[in-house]
Amino acid sequence: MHIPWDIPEHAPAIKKLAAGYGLHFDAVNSNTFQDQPGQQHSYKFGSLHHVDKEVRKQAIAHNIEVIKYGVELGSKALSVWLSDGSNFPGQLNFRTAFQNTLESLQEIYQALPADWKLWIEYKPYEPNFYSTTIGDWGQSYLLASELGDRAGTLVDLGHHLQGTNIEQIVSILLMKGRLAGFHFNDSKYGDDDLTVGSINPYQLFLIFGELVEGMDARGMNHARDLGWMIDASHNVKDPIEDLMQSVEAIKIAYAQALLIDRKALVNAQQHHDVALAQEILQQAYRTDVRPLLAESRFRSGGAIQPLTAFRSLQVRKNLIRERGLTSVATGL
Ligand SMILES: [Mn+2]
Repeated sequence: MHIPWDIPEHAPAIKKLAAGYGLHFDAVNSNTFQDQPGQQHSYKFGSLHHVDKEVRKQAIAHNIEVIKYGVELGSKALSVWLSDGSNFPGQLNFRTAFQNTLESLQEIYQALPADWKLWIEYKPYEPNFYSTTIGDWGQSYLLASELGDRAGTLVDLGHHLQGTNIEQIVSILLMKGRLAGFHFNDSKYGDDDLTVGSINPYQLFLIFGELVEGMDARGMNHARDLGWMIDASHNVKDPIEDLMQSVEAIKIAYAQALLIDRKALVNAQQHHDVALAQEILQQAYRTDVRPLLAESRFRSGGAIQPLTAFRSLQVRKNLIRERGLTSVATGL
């Protein structure tokens, strides 16, 4: 949830309703990249990195308020993405901006409940086009390391320059115990926020390859020990259908990553058998795991073809509404 976009007015009722569907709330997100109506100080020149202490104080107070909403909902993490940066050389002092950000994050970190985590997202450009104060994984990692054990780096797949080797970033962050989680999406040009797996499914598979290998090396639980989030945005698809496609793409990449013959890959790497290493990866990637996923859904009481099932349900609902029927025979 994004605060103040999604302020929960009746948090206990929302929490209870969600729990009835087997849902719970993961990370809450602060927003100091937009000025809100009636806000005393503007974030035009930044928030947590701002040269004016009063602006920083306002932004820190907002983050602490977001934690309060999160506690009511049962969240356990705060995600921070800052648009703080500069548009022109000379506009700011990089070191001062970084130090102000660190000090602000330290105050927020101190306000975290004991069982909470702080996730720091990075992005190289947009809305600023010369520098971003948390511009890459190195800067995020540095901040997380300075803050403490409960801080980590959040990787948004769209927040990289074209051609960046994201799977390598994932591997190193996991090795250092600082990978907090993911914002899944896909892109052709920049922060396109397209459906994950829609443009470059091979990259997604390679990322999951590193995730499985790195998490197993640290004895991590695949489901629980990282924050898995979908951060996509579009206006030409039904958002529920898009979510189903996203989940399917993630599951395919994960299942394929589990199929990688690790022993054979390590052996090929140690003997510099480059061709065989590629064959091993692509053998897993080119395996059609969709029937396996369908069977898995079927066995857990879900739909074999979720999109088709969802559309049938929509047609049925429309018929009920249009004809004033109380029920419509199945078979649509
Ligand atoms: Mn994101």
